[in-house]
Amino acid sequence: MNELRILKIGGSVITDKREGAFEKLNESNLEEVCRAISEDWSGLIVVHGAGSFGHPHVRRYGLSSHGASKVHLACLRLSERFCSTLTEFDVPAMPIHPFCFFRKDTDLMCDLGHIRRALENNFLPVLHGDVIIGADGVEVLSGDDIVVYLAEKLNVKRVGFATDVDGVIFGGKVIKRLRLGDIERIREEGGRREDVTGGMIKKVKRVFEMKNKKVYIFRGCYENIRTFLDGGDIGTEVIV
Ligand code: IP8
Repeated sequence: MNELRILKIGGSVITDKREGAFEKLNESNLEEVCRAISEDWSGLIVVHGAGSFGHPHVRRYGLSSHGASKVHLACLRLSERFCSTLTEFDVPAMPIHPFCFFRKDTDLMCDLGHIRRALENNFLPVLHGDVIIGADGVEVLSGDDIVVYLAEKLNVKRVGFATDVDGVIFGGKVIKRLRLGDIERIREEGGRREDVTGGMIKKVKRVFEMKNKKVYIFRGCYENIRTFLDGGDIGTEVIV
């Protein structure tokens, strides 16, 4: 197997997250993403966001057990669509639902053996933003947190975040290489709405929790995903 890589596909790439959208896929983007992945998925773990299959549900139903059940089921519907589309491109996608495999007392924990076995048996593990049971009840687990956790625990060296923007943008330009010291200067441009797990600044702060990896934030289109999977530089490289 190749060295492990993790690719996070933002919910804003594969779903319509505009105001008022509720469980709305972006089918053409979903196909484009799955086609790019299908061309090079060895040693890859994919994590996707919840998009309009998660965030509006948290706002509408909350995180009581009843609300969380609805949120989780919506995340499963997106996972099913994502994985089914991958299988249409002949990728043996294996959905792994964080609600069943992660928990949080103080720190996040997960049955890593399940992911390792999926990889060893030639599956593409696909995880997603979800709800999980924490020490004080149900909480939202962002796909970004899953990426950071898995990248550290599985010693992954190459991590990509495919988003709906070209990278981390400052002064109208994509920052090619971003260091921790730059973070205070960043003001995201383009009017992206904050969602229940935060926007770009929060994402970048999480990225800096990783160490000794090649980390890229880029627009989630076919060419960029192929470049990332090919080992090239794309979007913003975050120096961690
Ligand atoms: O879209 C959020 O995951 P994200 C998960 O990766 C829920 O931030 C349930 C909203």
